[in-house]
Amino acid sequence: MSIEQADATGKAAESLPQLNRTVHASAKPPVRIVHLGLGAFHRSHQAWYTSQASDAADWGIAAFTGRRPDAALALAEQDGLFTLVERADSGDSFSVVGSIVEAVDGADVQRLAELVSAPATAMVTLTVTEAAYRLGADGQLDTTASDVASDLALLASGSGNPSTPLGRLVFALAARRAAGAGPLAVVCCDNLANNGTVARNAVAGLAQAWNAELAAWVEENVSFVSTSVDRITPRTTEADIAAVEAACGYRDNSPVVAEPFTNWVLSGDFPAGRPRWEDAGAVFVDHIEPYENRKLWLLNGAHSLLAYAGQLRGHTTVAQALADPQCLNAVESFWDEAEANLAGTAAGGADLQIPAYRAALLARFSNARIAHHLAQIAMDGSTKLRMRAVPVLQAERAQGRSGAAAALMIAAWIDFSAAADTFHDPLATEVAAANQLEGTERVRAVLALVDPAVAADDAVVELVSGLLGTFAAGS
Ligand code: CS2
Repeated sequence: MSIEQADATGKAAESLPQLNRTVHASAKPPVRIVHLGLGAFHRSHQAWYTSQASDAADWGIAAFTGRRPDAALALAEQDGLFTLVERADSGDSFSVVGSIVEAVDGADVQRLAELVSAPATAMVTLTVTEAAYRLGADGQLDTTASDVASDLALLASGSGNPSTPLGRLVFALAARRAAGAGPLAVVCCDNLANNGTVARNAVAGLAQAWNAELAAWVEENVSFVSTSVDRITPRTTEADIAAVEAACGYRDNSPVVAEPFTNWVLSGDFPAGRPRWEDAGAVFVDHIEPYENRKLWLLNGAHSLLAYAGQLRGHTTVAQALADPQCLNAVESFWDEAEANLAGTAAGGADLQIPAYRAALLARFSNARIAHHLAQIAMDGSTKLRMRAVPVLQAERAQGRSGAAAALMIAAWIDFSAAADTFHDPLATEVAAANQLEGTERVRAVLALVDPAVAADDAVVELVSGLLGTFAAGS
């Protein structure tokens, strides 16, 4: 390995110790977890939990990137080691995480198949983004999406490597089946309601469309674990890299910065075993839905609302947007609507402690030392709003109330979709086309891309139309 260490003038700073396993006396655990979606969040969350388990020495992670190899290349140069910066209001603390033992370009599908088909591999964890599951507004796998269709064609012809994360996973599962390596768990760590079921639908949908015997094997041998994951992890900046060098005395090209708070709730079976993540505070439950909804509605819902309202009002980060009373009021109103419906889902006996959760969120969002950019959260809104706004809107309306605060999140997204310089969304083209229409027809067309049932409701179309333009800079 060679980490080029340079001071501010670009000169090699040889006195700095290198970030590698020899210097950090960290032995490599064997690969037993394969991860798809090597990014900052995986490293601050699942990799950290794995490194904290009392049996961490038995559990190494081989992590694959998504579209680009960069994160794997940077991490491979450091033997997979990286610094976790826990950034509190009161200051930073630094630790080196050693659970990732192999960092691989996601395009290396052969290596993925090799590792997934190894008998020692007990699970595949996923952070591939909400949009990557390619579920349509009806919740089913969209086999007409161009990348899904092209992966299916490649799989059928056996003539090339799949390019979507789920296509790659299905390819690798076929290799495990062929190797007779036995059952394993797929652990979805993306912010989706019922994320284990979503992952199951996506994997089973692809497998079924490719090879019915594989689909039957998946059904018998793959356990899909649902999880609710939480740790605010903004993108790493050059300033973060410099802060690690200044505080730790070594150059780390891939540190990750996160808030001190972290949470992981899991539900499901691990037929080939798992690390003792509970040693690091992970919680295993039978019924995950109340926890998922609490997190998706209160944390992620508020995030999306702030992302659109905040940017329309000229803010850049979560902390800035929350300091704006108009944005804060919108969040509080949305939380009131969400809370009224969370009580119902908690009937299973879970004490969700909503007031304390809300108070903690205000503190977490106000941590001004975490520069969590609204632009990062604003991405892929058509998929995110299905989980964050629509269920609350529908639950409110089912109770005979308007759901105006949830509708305001959707209205802010529609305003943002027309105003933003960069609008990153799997349906960006369709949204742009719908935005060419006028008045309520425009609102109906954009809404239909999020949820056809909501778009078919005239009263909701009216409600959302009347809320357009609520957030204007300086108003
Ligand atoms: C955010 C999440 O980007 C987003 O959509 O809402 O990444 C959020 O920061 C995490 O879920 C926090 O656990």
